[in-house]
Amino acid sequence: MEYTSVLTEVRGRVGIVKLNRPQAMNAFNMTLVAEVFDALEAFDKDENIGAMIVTGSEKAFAAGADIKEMAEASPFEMISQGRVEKWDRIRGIKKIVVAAVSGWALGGGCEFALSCDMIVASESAKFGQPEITIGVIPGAGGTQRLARLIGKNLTMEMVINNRTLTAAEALQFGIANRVVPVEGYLDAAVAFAEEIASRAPLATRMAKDAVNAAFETTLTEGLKTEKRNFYMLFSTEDQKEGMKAFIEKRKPNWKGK
Ligand code: DAK
Repeated sequence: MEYTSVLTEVRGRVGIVKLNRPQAMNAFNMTLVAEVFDALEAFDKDENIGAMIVTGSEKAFAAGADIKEMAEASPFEMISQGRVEKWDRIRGIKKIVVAAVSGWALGGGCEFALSCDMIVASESAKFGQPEITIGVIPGAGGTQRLARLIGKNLTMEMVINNRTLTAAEALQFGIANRVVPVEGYLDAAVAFAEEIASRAPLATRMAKDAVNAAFETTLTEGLKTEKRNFYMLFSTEDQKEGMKAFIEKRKPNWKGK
């Protein structure tokens, strides 16, 4: 597929998807949403890719959904365009997706970063849910994912009072995994993702699935998912290789099988 609003790049075993609508602060119009998820799904299927990064520009990760595109929409149009289903494609990605966030991550941009698996933020990153200022509320998971991550009261403040979090606050409250200098922030994210990509692929996938279960089910169900995934990994060549390599005091050679 030819992309008009994203750029893709491969560095080592890391696939990078760069949001590229600089004229609109990388606001998500329908084209951008479709292209981002197409690119992520293509990397997800590619055996040479071990982890993915989504990023924007230094100034803006993404300033939310495209306000100009949806300003006149009716509820019926929003539903029939399948907007929710389109954004939900992120939940089908099996490999780890790291958001490399610099500058504005607002509205749907913040929600998109939150729906990735981990976040590397540059010192200039700013996370906010300003939808209330345009008469709506977050619609791509912000109220739910933020409340689970940072608790109810701060989420209320962000969603109702348009409180924006700095990169340092995002780190403090557990939204960002790392904060790095603006200069070279993407290289830092690539190094972070390379480490992920060097892990046993199937175990990484099962780990992501188990951790996500903690956000979606009861403790009992989550523990069942974890145990099932743990036992399943004993059917893989990589489990045999990983344990053998430990005993033989050498580095494992992962096959993803
Ligand atoms: N949409 C459309 N255009 C945008 C935009 C946006 N969200 N954000 C910025 N732009 C455009 C500006 O209109 C301007 O275009 P021109 O006037 O030059 O044509 C250009 O980008 C540069 O922006 P500024 O001139 O405003 O630049 P500044 O540096 O002064 O300010 C800013 C940057 C990011 C602080 C500011 O642009 C801003 O506040 N932007 C809007 C942020 C915002 O309110 N975001 C929330 C949008 S609502 C859902 C999925 C997703 C969503 C909902 C449901 N479902 C699955 C159901 C998400 C909703 C949202 O995100």
